[in-house]
Amino acid sequence: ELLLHLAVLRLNKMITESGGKIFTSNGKYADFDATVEKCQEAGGSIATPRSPGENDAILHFVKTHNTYAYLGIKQSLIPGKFQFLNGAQLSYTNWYSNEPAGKGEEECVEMYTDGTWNDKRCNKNHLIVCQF
Ligand SMILES: [Ca+2]
Repeated sequence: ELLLHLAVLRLNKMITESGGKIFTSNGKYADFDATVEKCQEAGGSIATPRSPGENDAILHFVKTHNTYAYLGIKQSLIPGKFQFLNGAQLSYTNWYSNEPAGKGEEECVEMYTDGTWNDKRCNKNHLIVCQF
């Protein structure tokens, strides 16, 4: 029954899959900290692309809602250098041209509707996309 449920979600593009991960959105909006919290509450974590395929899987929701989403990537202690939330080095990046350009002022990362990334302040209201 769970498999059937997943198949229906997949068919309706309520979930996308890549790299063994499932991505989904509840269609709600939140700032970065609240997005991290909501995804954890749901038993997952904030969407964190580690490959072009995973980036596309997240982009599906950004495009469908025609808005931006925060990613599970944050500035390190070095201004302008970004890393995964656990401190690990990024394995893949898809920065918009000339980004990141926040010079330390933009500690979070948002995905644009073309799938590219921009460093941004963490207090914007963006689409919640989680991974499981
Ligand atoms: Ca920026």
